[in-house]
Amino acid sequence: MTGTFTMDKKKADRFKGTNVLVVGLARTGIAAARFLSELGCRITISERRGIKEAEDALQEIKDVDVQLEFGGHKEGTFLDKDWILVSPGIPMNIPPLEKARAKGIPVLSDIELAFQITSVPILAITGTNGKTTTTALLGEIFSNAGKGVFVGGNIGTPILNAFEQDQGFEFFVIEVSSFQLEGVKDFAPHIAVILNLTPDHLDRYSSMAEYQEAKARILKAQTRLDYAILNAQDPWLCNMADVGKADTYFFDNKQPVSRGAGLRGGDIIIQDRGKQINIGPARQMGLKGVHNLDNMMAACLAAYLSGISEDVIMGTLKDFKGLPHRLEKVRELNGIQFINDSKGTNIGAVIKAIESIDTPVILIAGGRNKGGDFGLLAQWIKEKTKAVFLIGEARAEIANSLKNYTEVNESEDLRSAVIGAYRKAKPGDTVLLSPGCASFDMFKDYCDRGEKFKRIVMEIDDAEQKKF
Ligand code: UMA
Repeated sequence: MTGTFTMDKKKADRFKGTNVLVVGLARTGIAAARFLSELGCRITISERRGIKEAEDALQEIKDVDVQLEFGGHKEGTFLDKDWILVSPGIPMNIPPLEKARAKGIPVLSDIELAFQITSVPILAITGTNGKTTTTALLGEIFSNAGKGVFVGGNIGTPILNAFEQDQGFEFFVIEVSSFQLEGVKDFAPHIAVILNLTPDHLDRYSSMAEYQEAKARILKAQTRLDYAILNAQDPWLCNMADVGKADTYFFDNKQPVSRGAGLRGGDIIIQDRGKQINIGPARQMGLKGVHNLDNMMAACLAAYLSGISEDVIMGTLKDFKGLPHRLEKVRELNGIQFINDSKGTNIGAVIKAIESIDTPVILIAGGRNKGGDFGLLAQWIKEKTKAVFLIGEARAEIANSLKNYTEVNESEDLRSAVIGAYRKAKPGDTVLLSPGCASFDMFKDYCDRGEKFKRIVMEIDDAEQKKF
């Protein structure tokens, strides 16, 4: 670490003593309450859940001096504050937030607050899919280069945690979501990456254009001294180079790029103003699959633009094997592979998962649909899947969309889906959990769903094997 501070005290001073409302008391709200109290703010928290349901969260802020409002959001609580910090899961259009904004009260997300109080460069990664893997990989590159890096954001550790017991971070590498980007104004990451854009969260956005608009906010306030990294193969992103003023680089998983990262003869190449760096053969890298090529190229470029040496970039790419719940191989049993892609919560992710598997697939999908159109899977379902096992709230709706393309089964729970898929599979097939839906109707979150899937798969016992 540098011996300097993550927080720029001069910048943070203007928040001292302000009267702030924190909306939502989960990960973001807890981190915000703790940090804002250190900063000397007067804090009120407004939370939809009742006090009993929020007991665990309350424990985490038991030493913090706050006013509490549980069981809903009262308009008056929102209208007498200097500013509001909103958790990403809370839609911006709930009436008290709309009224506060109409009154001119600033409504910020945690990433905007972090940006306003630090001078440390922020590298921010967004996109529909791959952002968690890319963030973790880039964080690992920085860490292997000996840099003091804070890795967090939508990946699970709120950005405001970086300011607690200030460790003097030199870089932020953060995953940012469209929800967090809705609450930004001046947020200008030194490097902004947008990996891809496919339909998601259409239960929160009225159209794909509105979702794109939220994502584009990562670029809007960037200056000429900043960098944007975009996917040349993504039709939604090609026209986004002009959104802000940043110096734009592209990555392309099919061909070389004159200014950016591309592929030549199977090697990942960075080209920039006459310079050419060969990062090495894609097949020797730890992450596999075309979508991971995108993630690796984006991370390489961001690291290169930050001055990290090619040796460290190459070494990390070779060693980095990916994260749990993203195309994670669980087990091979009687020649049948089981893959956990519980993080695949939208249609684009399911397509990428199916594409990355060379064998016939038995797909387990379903859960709470976020407005995804499963009909878009038709081509992949027809060509690659032998059967689909569906779980959760959306199972009947998904069955309806897919029944003309493959054998469709509705299962009571995850266990019966796994057993059903295993019985259906033959040696050489793959059983893939890639739900294309949120998990909250049956599980705590996608990690809980993935862990339960892995446990069930590991428990397939002898009796079950004999039936096979
Ligand atoms: N709540 C209200 N009023 C409402 C709605 C919710 O008070 O009208 C309360 C809930 O009762 C709950 C709290 O708000 O207590 C939830 O806030 P939150 O959903 O923002 O949850 P956090 O734990 O703060 O997690 C958030 C991100 N969650 C979402 O964006 C939905 C986490 O991303 C992120 O890791 C975390 O901040 C730290 O930055 C998760 C996610 O699902 C992984 N992200 C989406 C995705 O990746 O697709 C965007």
